[in-house]
Amino acid sequence: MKAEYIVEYAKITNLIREKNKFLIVSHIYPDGDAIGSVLGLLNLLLRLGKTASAYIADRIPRQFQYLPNIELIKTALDRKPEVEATFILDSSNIERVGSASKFISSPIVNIDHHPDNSLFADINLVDSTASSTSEIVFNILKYFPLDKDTVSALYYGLLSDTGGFMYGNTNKLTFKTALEMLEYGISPAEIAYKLFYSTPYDTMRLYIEVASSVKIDIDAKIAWCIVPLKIMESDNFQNNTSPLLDMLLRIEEADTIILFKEHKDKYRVSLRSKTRDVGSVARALGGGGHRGASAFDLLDKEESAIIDTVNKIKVMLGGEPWTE
Ligand SMILES: [Mn+2]
Repeated sequence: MKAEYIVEYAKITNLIREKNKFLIVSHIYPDGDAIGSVLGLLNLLLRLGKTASAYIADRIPRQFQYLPNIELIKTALDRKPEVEATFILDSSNIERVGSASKFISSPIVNIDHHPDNSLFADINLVDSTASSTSEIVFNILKYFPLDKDTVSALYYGLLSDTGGFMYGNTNKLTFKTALEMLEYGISPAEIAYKLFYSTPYDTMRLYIEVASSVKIDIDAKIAWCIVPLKIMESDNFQNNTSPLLDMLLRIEEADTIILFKEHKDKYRVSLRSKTRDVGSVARALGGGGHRGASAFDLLDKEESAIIDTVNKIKVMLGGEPWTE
């Protein structure tokens, strides 16, 4: 437990002990950390005999389906559940949870590690030095009786947000927390294989199709790629682009990756960088995220918008736009 957050830790553990009905929500486009932290907290609350439900207002990608109790995370709610407290995990603001926001009631607990978190809740435990929300959640929940499945879900979230302990957000506390998690008998190799080496064959073929159109600006060290709508909507793609981004980030000449994911009315643009701050780039373009991983929406679907955006990002990262 970090000393500077001791008040928040105490408030949250008291809330868990004293209240009985909880709702847990997280952001749309759920990633491994959103899923892992939600499942970890949900499992613990249920184990304590509490009434708890979890809601994410989006499709849950197939890669998460193997996690125990994943079916307990609802993706549709017909009415507002009666709860005594709501947890919002891994979300820098209320808008990030999409339509789940209408089911939220006070007191609200905000647990997150995004540096741009707007501290929107009654209790805010926001630590931007934490690798993941799952890491923070584990460091609260470890004072309660945890089982292997619960800890496995949290380890999955930590491993996902650090890219397998490789991204710049990996630090001493990340390894310390991981070591404490291993004490529960979880299997790091099994979780790593499920997370990183479990792309279905048909999905991998789509990644290769998309990746084969990658463009690069060698001087600016920026590579970019478009995922067309028909691939985005295909059942085999499952709107899970993390493995594709990781694949592209392996390009030696590319420090920064831009992935334009086509939706009907916009592009959702994901950024990854090995050394440059793409969090501030995304914020300048109306989005948000971390230093090394961020995203924003591009509402202009004209063909020229792609190259204009690449040029804008290039300038923001310190390079000249090229003319052609
Ligand atoms: Mn996260």
